[in-house]
Amino acid sequence: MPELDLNSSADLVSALADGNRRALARTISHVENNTKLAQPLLTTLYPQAGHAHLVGITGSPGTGKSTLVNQVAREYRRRDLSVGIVAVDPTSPFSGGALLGDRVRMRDLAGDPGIFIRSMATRGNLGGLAQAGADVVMVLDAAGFDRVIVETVGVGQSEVEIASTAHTTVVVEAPGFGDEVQAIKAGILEIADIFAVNKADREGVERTVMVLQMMLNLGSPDRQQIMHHGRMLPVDWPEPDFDSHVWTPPILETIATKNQGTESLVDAIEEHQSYLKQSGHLELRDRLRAATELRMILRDALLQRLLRQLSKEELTSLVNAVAQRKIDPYSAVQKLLDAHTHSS
Ligand SMILES: Nc1nc2c(ncn2[C@@H]2O[C@H](COP(=O)(O)OP(=O)(O)OP(=O)(O)O)[C@@H](O)[C@H]2O)c(=O)[nH]1
Ligand SMILES: [Mg+2]
Repeated sequence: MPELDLNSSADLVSALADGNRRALARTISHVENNTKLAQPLLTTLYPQAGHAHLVGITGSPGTGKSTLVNQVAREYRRRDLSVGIVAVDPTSPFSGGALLGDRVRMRDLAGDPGIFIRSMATRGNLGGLAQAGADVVMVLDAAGFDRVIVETVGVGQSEVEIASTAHTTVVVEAPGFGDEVQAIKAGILEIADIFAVNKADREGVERTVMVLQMMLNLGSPDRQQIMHHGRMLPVDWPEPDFDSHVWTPPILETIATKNQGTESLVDAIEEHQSYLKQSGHLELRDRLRAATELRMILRDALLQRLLRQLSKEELTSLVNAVAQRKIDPYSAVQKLLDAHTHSS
């Protein structure tokens, strides 16, 4: 076999198709670090993706997400499905930190060729973590994993954005965290397809389940509607009949440390996948994902283009003017746009 050139896009792509782990790790690094190879790799791999079911697992810090992901991955392996895992940890300043913690928790998964785990913390450029996460998920999808699980801490908008790019989103709660309130604040309840109340061995599970049940009964608007009307591009497409297909998020109790409830959780994820396929929502979600992604990339590309046109002095003086309240930020932006873009 000719030697693998880890800095050749063609070599990486063909090795990836052969299930080469080093090639996969290196491809992800290129994408994550946005190297010169990132674009050609993404362009080649994109058409090969689209087969994996994407599962987002999100929730407040310490609710047991990583432990749960570990168990869910093992359950999938028992069902003969391969699993790619991306753990996004925006709170850690070093990817090494995230890697270490998750390595310890997911240690028993290492060495299984049907499992691939990647932790990522920050991307040192404008591209942002959400986009980097989506890119890494796409690479794992293209590499042929049956299921790709993304763990994010549900603390902010970008994490919610990452979670909302999944086909099935599992929101993890735990008793005694005051999580219910935090979840509402962060807007992660609306994106839940399944609730896992983890640490069900702890006191207060019933209460947490009850609070979630109550909130569901209050009837939060349909997730699709929120996504459609909230944050996406104004794109026209036929909508499935929302009324005839309603998915009510199940609330499942799990004890991740004892591998209790994992089977039911995986069953629920698979049921949700079937529901999405049968109702036409899968296609809709894929379109929503495309819209989100286009929007994220467009936003970053436009910002970068504009920043390239600006001189440092121009930007500095405008920043100072805003800080000194000589001009408001909206007018400042308008000024920049007027000077540097051609409106049609
Ligand atoms: N009692 C109990 N402890 C659990 C359970 N699941 C996880 N834990 C413990 O909770 C702690 C946090 O677990 P993690 O899996 O790291 O939680 P996480 O949500 O991934 O944490 P971050 O990624 O830091 O937000 C660990 O000490 C786990 O052993 C459970 O079902 N019951
Ligand atoms: Mg974790």
